Formats: sequence, structure tokens, C-alpha cells
Amino acid sequence: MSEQEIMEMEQTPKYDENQIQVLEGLEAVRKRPGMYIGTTSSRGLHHLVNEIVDNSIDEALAGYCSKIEVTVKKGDVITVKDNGRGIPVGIHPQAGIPTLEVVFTILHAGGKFGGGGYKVSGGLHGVGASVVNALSEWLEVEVDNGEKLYKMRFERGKTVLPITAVGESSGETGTKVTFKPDAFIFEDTVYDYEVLLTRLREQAFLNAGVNIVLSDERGEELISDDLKYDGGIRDYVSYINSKKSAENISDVIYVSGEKNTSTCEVALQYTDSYNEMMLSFANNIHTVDGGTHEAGFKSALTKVINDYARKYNFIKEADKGLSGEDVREGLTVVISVKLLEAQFEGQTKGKLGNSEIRGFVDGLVYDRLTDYFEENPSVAKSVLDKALTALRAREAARRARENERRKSPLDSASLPGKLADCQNRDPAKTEIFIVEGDSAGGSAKGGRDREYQAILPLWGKMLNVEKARIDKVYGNDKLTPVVTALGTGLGEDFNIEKLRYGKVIIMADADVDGAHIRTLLLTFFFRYMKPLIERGHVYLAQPPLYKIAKGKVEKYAHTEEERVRLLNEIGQDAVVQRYKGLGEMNPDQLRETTMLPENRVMIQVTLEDAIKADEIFTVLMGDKVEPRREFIEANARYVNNLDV
Ligand code: 1YM
Repeated sequence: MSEQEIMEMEQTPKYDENQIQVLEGLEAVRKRPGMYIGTTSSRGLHHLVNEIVDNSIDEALAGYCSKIEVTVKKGDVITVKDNGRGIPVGIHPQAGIPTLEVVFTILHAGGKFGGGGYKVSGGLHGVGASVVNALSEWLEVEVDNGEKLYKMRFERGKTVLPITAVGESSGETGTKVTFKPDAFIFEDTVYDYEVLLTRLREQAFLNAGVNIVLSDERGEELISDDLKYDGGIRDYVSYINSKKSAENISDVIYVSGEKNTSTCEVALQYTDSYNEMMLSFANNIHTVDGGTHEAGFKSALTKVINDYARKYNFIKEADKGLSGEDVREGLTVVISVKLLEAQFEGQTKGKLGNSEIRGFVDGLVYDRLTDYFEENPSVAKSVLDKALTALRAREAARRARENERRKSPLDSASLPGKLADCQNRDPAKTEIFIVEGDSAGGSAKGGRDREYQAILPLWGKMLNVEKARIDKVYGNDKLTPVVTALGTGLGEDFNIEKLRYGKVIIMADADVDGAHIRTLLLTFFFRYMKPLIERGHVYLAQPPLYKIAKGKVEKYAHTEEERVRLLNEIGQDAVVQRYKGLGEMNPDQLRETTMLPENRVMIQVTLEDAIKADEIFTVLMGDKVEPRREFIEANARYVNNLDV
């Protein structure tokens, strides 16, 4: 709570007036939930769990809590239980009501009173338990303070059971919160186990030694995951790399330090893959857009490796040196900083802004990594060999690019021959269908609206960019038409401003081969044109699987269930045709079912979770068979939808 909020409370000491303020406060949350939790979609629903768990994590950081249990019960009721000190039950000096009640009924009261602690400010974070209470059909909290067991109950934020001692202490202190999200508020009230697990695993990695247990009691069988990582972010890096189909070329290197009131931990490991994976956190919050801690790390790493390369004659004094991208090829790194008054910037509050952190991380990483490389010359040599190969590949790619330009100086912007372009030039209105196969391409050309729909047919074996360095990607005869048609360039040169079509729609068969080409294209977009996905330009067309006809009536089904439903609707004596491929549809059918905006079903490809996406591409596209099989078994849903 801010000083100002405390002062305001001191001016309103009377319990009644306080009550009115409280109700108005929580009513405001119910009126505009988006302002407090960002969204009332599934993401907001899951955010409620984070808010409660974060209080337990804070208690663990303070050194009083070692175990947190999260349970999804029948009816999607959530219980979070910890073995901390228990939320204080005594009368709060400023509010004049029990502190427990303050925590659950007064907005922004989740923070530690009087400042201190690594609490986050602003954004969607730290709004706390009162927001969860306001957005729950009901919420119960139990506190065991070592003497007695206390209980409170709320319904839609209103106290229905004031604080009551209901029994003696069990002997173990702690807090237990049980809530049912309000179906009037949330579009969807079903919890996704994987979403909860991913976030809780992340928190278990970031808080070494804390035991987090997630259980799901909704199904026939109990599902449970017991998470505890004594190695903290070191284990996080090992975990990420164990999923990759790449070999490690160094151990996990760990650096930590503190300065003034901030702490920094970095764990990194090199693999022989061509991609970098950088995850950064500030006060346990994932900084999706990086910020000063990432900038400090990057600058230190580039300096350390270039200094080492010059000192030991891997490169000449006069050479330009290795770029940041060169030295990060194949690197997996997790950065975690903790600081007072973290500033989260940018539209989604995903970027750390505190400027003092840059120099702190830079200095720390520079000193420690310099020592590490001096002490481990064989690791240093492997890392340098890799970075130098990356440098050469990048130079080769640049030369290839310049050659391309020189070859056709006048029409360097010429479009691929196979492209059937549209007439409209406004990317806000246009779309391009990237279609597998010449025959499907033909149907698509016949079925399109040439005013705003362009068609690019692809054929033959597509390059797997996961197994190729950038120099093989430039000038690749299967990828170049895509790049030229989109107009954006790729990699370092990628420029979203030059995108020629607002919607990039991948249209492939609903079979294994179609899934393969879809994945190859998505991998390419993910690795070389990431903003295209991040900004929601990429879609997957969903052609129907069946046509059901009876007399003049024709209906299309996208799934098995839809087929059954339609047959029940129009009669079992309908003629069912199964489409084996897009090529089997004539232009009119393809237009009607898959291309016409009024009728079509499309999946927008999103980047909800960078690790999940990275995992999908490294595992699916890599060449380790075992993780791929496990992955497909565990993620059949993702693999089918390719909704990364
Ligand atoms: C299942 C949710 O909320 N645990 C929890 C919360 C608190 C404490 C302990 C706590 C904090 C402090 C002192 C302190 C909170 N206390 C407050 C407040 N689990 C869960 N466990 N004693 C206990 O920060 O000084 C807010 S959260 F404000 F009351 F101190």
C-alpha cells in the first residue's frame, strides 16, 4: 500500500466509512476487470492463480515458506496452500480492521506495508488477493498462525463470514485460499493444467528449493506434478536444453552477485544448435521484451568473447570482431534480477526500465565470464569456433544477398513468377495464401477474389531452417519466393513496414504432409520473421474434411463431431465425401469453404509462450527421435493445431 493510501485511511478511521470504500473498490474491479487483470479471457482466469501464488512466493523469498500446494478441484475451484507464517490476523493499525480482511478487501493492499521487499509496481502485477476476491463467485481463506485456525468467507467480494477462530492450530502455520472464479466475469472458467504447470515450473526454477506441488482432481485419475529445483535457474537452463535436439558444448555456467539493494543471477550453456534462447526475469516476472538486464548481459558477453578472441589470436586486432548474434548462436541463458521499485515499460509492461541495472549486470557478467574462460580454455575454444563459424556464415549470407542484388540491378524487387498477385496495394486489406502443391494452387487461383487475395503455390521439398545456418537460408529456392512475395526481407534485414499483405495464410492439406509443410513454414517465420507471428499476421487455413450432400443441400464439416452433427441435422442418407486434399476441391468449393471471409475457419498463430514455441520447433524439427516421440505424445493437441 502506498504512503498516500495509508494516509487516506488514517483520515477515515471509522469502520463504516471504510466498509463503503471497500465495497466501492471491489465493485470497481467487477465493473472493469480488464483494468486489473488485463483480460477476462482464459489468460485472466489463470492470472488469478498467479496472484495468490505470488503471495506464497513472497513468503518463501522472505524465508518463511518452503512448500506451496496448488490444487484444481472439481468445478474448477482452486486451492492454494502454503506453510508460511500465515497472513496476520491482528487489527491493522491504520485500517482498524483485521489485517487479513485488509488483504482481501482493500485494493492494492497485497503489498508489504511501508515499502520494502521485492514487490513489483504498476502493470498487471501485484494487484493481489483483493482482486481475486472481487472476481470470485466465492472465496475462503484459512490462516493457521500457530495458535488458532482462523477463517473468513466472501461472496463476490462481500464478507459473508467475518474473521472467526474455528479451531486450534494444527501445529503447522500457513495460509490456505480456496476460490471459484465468477462465471459472470470470465468468458471461460475451465483451467488448463498445462498452462498452470508451465508457470508454476517457471516459479519453481526461479525460487531454488521451494517445493511447489500442482494437482488436478477433476478427472477420474489424480494428476500431480511435484516441482523442486535446488539448482534454481541452473536447472532451468539444463531443462530447456534437455528438450532440444542439440548437443551441449559447455557446462551450465552460473554467475551471481549483488550490488546495493539489487541481486542478479545468470545461468548459461552453449549447445551446437543455431538458435539462441534468452529468458529474462525481474522480480520473478518474465520480461518478454527484455530491458536493461538483457542489454547489460548482451554487451558483457560480446565484450568478453571478443577480448578473449583478440588476446589468444582467434581474430586479428584489426578485425571488426564478432557480433552479438555470432556469440549468442546456440546459447541458452536465463537471467533473473531482483530489485526494489522495478519499472516495467512498454505497451505490455514486458520490458525492464531501471537504468542502473544495465551497468550492474554488464560489470558482473564481464568479470565472472572473463575468469571462467581463462580457467576453462577448452570450453572457450569450442565457443569461439562456433562463433567464428557463425560469423563466416553471416558474411557468406551477406555476400549472397549482395550478389542477388547485383544479378538483377533493375528489377531487384521483381516478384516470383508463380505468384498470382492481387490488385489492391493496401496491406490492411490484402491477404496472401501460401498453398501447397501446384494443383491446389490452381484451384486457389480460380477461387480467389483477385481484388485482395494473392496466391503463392509452393512445391517440392521445403528447407528445414532448424538444421541450416543463415547462409543456407538466403537464396534458398523454396524460401526466396516467400520472402520476395511478402516483401519484408528476413533475419537482421526484416522490416515489417514492407509487408505487402496483412494476412499471411498457410493453406495446406489436413494430413501428415500438410502438417509437415505447415510446421516447416512456421519454423521459418518463427526463426527469421518473428514479428510476423508476434503481430498476428500469420494464419492457418482450415479446409473442411467432409462434404455432406443431400439433394441440393451441401454442407461442410471440419471435424468428425461436426460430420456427425450435420448428418443428424440433414438426415443419414446424405452423401458424404471425404476430402483427401485441397487439390480435390474445385475452385468454387475452395472459395466457399476455405477462402471466403464469411465462411472460412482460420487459426491465428500466436506466440503465447516462447519456450513452448521453441520447444515445438526444436523438438519437432530436430533429429533426436526420443524427445520427439515423447513430445508428440504429451502435446498431441499442440501438434494437431500447431497453435504455438
Ligand atoms: C495462499 C496464499 O497469502 N501467504 C502469506 C501471505 C502473507 C504472509 C504470509 C505474511 C506476510 C508478512 C508477515 C509481511 C501476507 N501478509 C500480508 C500482510 N498465501 C499467502 N503468507 N506475515 C505474514 O509481509 O510482513 C500480505 S500477504 F500485508 F498482511 F502483511
